[in-house]
Amino acid sequence: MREECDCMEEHDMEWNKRVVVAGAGKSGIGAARLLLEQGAEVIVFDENDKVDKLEVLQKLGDYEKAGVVIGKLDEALLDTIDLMIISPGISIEAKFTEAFREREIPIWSEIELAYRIAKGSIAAITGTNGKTTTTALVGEICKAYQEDTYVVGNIGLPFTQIAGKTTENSLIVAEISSFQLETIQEFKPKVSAVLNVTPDHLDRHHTFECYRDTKQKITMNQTKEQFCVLNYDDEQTRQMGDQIPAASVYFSRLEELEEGICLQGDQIVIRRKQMEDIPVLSLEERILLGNHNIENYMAAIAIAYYMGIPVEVIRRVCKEFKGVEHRIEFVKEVRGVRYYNDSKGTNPDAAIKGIQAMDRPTLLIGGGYDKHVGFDEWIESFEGKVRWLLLIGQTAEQIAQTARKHGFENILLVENLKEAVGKCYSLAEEGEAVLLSPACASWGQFDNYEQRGNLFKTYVEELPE
Ligand code: UMA
Repeated sequence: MREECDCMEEHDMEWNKRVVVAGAGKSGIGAARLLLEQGAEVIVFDENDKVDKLEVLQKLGDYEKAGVVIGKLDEALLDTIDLMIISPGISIEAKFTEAFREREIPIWSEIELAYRIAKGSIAAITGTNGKTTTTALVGEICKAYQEDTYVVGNIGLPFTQIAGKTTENSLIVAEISSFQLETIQEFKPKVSAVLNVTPDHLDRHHTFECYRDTKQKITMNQTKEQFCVLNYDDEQTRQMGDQIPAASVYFSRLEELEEGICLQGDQIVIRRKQMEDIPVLSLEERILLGNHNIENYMAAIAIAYYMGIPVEVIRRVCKEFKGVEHRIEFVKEVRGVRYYNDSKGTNPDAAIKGIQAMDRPTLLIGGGYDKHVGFDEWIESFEGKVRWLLLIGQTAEQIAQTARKHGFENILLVENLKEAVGKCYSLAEEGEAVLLSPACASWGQFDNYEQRGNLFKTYVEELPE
């Protein structure tokens, strides 16, 4: 379909190596299996004593060269190790990684490994918020044009799990987190995107500058032959345009750009120099509401266009796209109260979008794992719309204190999500909304945001009509 294989470089790597794969979660298993298929010898290492060694071995499949170490890694083993693949949930500062660095053993993210083996063209999407929706939409657009499309990465399916199946014609649409970018080396997408950067994951990256720079790494190996899609309305990503090696493509909801993706009246258009505007989607036609979703549509249109997808395909899919699970997802109306699941609101900025999307008085369920970010802006965004705030998890007390500081007193600290839903059921009045939008990660009380969102939906389904 394309005239040339326009993105991936040939990697003739020899895989007769001994590799430690750190982390026995989804990415670790994906990486280990991919390496085993290539003929490498693999030791999967996980620090958590509760991980079942036999279960991990079973997941790896029937390979003689597979081993599993749980708990502590014997340093003597490292003298024969050529490479470490690190799972995104493991910090590059984790104590056990020091021994690898001392021996100058390269440490790659699972994304880097997948990149070295996969074929085809990659669209790689990062940013603090909007990346799952944008990735899902670009994925749908690409699938409508090319069946041989894979939607991978932070969105859920590890890139390594499908890397071995890809062909020269494959389109790979990857949601990439800052964790996954920390240890890339040569990763070079055809089109990259940084949608926005606001404070998140500061427990891991320490400073906002470090977090932003890690996001920017998505474009570090690109050249002017490749594209990086950036949000003109976000100061951080606007500035990146002057610093990156790729050809930058801006989108803007607020400004009429000379070139890029912007609004012309009610139409989202593609604007290129010396060409007539190409209308793609009128705001009337879209299903996803909220200003943040206009930005997600714009980003997805830019990414798909520069991936080489015809405009009529982009147009059709944008009109039909219904959004993703756990992102301001309508669950059910019970006794005139509408319940929304925004479990994907895992940081204050994302949760602000959740509140903004509500068009009625709202009972808000928040709180969770502490990522060392402040909650002032989130509380300020309540603007009289939030009637009750129900808090769970590690950050509950901190959020309550911040809310009181801003004069918000209708606060209930509850034990768990089930109790929060029950309390909302008794407090909410007809015509109101109940919104789970925690502004925090789920860790500590749940395995991940999907589990938190699914449990919320189950509890809502169980409410008496
Ligand atoms: N572990 C250690 N030492 C540590 C930390 C963890 O040994 O210091 C072990 C744990 O015991 C566990 C394993 O590492 O067995 C877990 O690895 P992981 O946390 O990387 O989890 P995976 O199941 O591999 O999931 C990862 C991503 N997880 C994280 O980034 C935390 C998933 O993103 C992603 O969907 C998946 O790979 C597929 O690519 C989730 C996420 O929360 C959704 N992402 C963050 C976010 O969106 O904010 C970035």
